[in-house]
Amino acid sequence: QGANLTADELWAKLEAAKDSKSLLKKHLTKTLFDSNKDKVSKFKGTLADCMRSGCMNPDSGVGIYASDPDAYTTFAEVLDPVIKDYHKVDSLNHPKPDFGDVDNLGFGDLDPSGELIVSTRVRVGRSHASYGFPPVLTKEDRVEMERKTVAALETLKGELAGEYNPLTGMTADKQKQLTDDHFLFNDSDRFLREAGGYNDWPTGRGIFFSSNKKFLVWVNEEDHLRFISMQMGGNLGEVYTRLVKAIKALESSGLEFAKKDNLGYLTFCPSNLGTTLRASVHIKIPKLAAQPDFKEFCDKLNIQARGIHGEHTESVGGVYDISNKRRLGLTEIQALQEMRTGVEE
Ligand code: ADP
Ligand code: CIR
Repeated sequence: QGANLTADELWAKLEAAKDSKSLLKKHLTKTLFDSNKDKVSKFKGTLADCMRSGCMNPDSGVGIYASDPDAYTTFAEVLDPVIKDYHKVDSLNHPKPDFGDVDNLGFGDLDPSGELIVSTRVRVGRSHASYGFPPVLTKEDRVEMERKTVAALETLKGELAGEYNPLTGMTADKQKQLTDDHFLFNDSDRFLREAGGYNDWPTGRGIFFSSNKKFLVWVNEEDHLRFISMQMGGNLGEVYTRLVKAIKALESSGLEFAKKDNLGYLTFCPSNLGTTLRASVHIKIPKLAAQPDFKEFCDKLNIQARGIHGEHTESVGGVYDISNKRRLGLTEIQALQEMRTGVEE
């Protein structure tokens, strides 16, 4: 709907949205808007591309996406305050990657009783350095990126080796089953749609599974790549160790990922950049979640509660997705530890 609106028209919508609580609404002043609305990034991204979703969806939490990796430079004046606010940091000073000593993590299963935690998942996002993000991509770009990604995935060995399943041509039944099982993504998020995330759907999208289905890669969902390790139960140690192995293998597979000093790995949404790591459990907490101060409890521990079918969905039967909220300004192992501490609490 917002695809053809100009920056000024989008701004008018944001201005009219008096009740919006988004970080875009909070930080984009008229002065900043005016001095940035005519800039164009190296990938031909504009401020309108970045703010479209948040202006069309005033109930956004964040409300802004980066049109491409260079948007974090071109539109830094607009994006930096949002990034600091979301990740709760005073300055942008992201550390070098540090995955910790995976052979001596000092923890394994967060729920040996098996009664509370249904499943555990850790994901990171990666972007190809030489391509823009959804608002500026063409159908040809998506097809090319898919081809390069699949070639890299085919180099994986051992327990990580597997098979790529393109979305194009996948039966509706298979898609539904994979979605119900929490493996596959779909095109139902209105925030992502408005940002251009579903342009040319389903071209160029797909999912890679290792043979035991515990390591997955999403291709051209919100980010160019999402590496995911997941399994039933609460063994965070196993899930994380598998993911770290996969990241290291894919980093030496010939792909070049977008990074920026002080911001870490770059992603489409500023809430994901830095470590890009989201570690989550599906956990049964009907009584805790019914407490009036549940949101405050989560905020204090820097954890976030989502429904079990992903962001912007509801809980089912008192089962919540609990994950670390911050991904920037701390290392990968620290982000994981924030989630672990929160879940244990
Ligand atoms: P992300 O940005 O991490 O990919 P979403 O909230 O969109 O997050 O979730 C993506 C998918 O992953 C959803 O289908 C969700 O149900 C699934 N998921 C997330 N955490 C877990 C978990 N701990 N166990 C099983 N499935 C999970
Ligand atoms: C929002 O602002 O609420 C949406 N644009 C989503 C923000 C964070 N989540 C995400 O990127 N998946």
